[in-house]
Amino acid sequence: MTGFFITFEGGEGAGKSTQIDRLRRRLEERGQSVIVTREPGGSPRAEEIRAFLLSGGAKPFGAFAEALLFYAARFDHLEHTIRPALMKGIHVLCDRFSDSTRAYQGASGNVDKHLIEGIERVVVGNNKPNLTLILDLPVEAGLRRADLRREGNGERVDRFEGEGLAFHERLRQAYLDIAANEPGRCVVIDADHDPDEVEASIWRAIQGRLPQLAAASRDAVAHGS
Ligand code: T5A
Repeated sequence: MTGFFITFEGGEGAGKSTQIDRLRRRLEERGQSVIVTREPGGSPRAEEIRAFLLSGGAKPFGAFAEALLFYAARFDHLEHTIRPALMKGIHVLCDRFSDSTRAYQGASGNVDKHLIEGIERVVVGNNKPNLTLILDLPVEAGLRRADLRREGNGERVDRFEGEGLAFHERLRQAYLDIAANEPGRCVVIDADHDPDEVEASIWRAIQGRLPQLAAASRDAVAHGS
């Protein structure tokens, strides 16, 4: 059996990393094999592209060139991390994937959506996520959380966090549009609640959309594995 591919999406500070870690723990406690990975990055070469993109090094080339670099990183990530794990029956929890390029470079960066869809068909092909959880919250709340996290660990504002409010508002709408256009794959999670409540909403979405995974987890607990 192949693993399930679950992606987490949303604007800045939506709480993706926090919730991915909680879902990983929940699945592992139930005997499931899981890897957590992220984009841009997730394989050694893709992490090199990540450093260049998030430092703003590619910004002068324009949003289309940035989109190409995100896809170059994604190609390597799929090849070396995601596909091998899924083939071994390991579930993949990925912090951002193609919807980020659609939302950040497409809707917010004005790259033609048909161009992005064309590259996505070539690079991602059949490796679409089984489920995409879109963590939604008001832009100001997300940016405040991202600020607090940076203050806590001394990071600097990256290439995209530094964009203006209008960019982030377009981003939020872009994610809601993606969810409306692909309701079979996407679930919007109200992320403007405390982490326990968000975690509960995510688990309900898993039970509703991937009942095999929730049931397999339950069986593993029942059999003490
Ligand atoms: N990008 C990426 C593109 O432009 N195109 C692409 O194709 C791709 C793949 C990646 C950047 O690259 C862009 C998008 C991004 O700008 P990143 O460093 O990987 O950047 O960062 P992000 O993915 O944006 O993730 P963040 O770390 O900003 O946010 P998370 O992971 O969504 O949030 P998290 O869990 O770290 O939480 C942020 C803070 O809020 C607190 C946490 O403790 C933390 O301090 N928090 C909560 N506080 C209150 N209530 C809750 N429910 C909370 N949940 C978490």
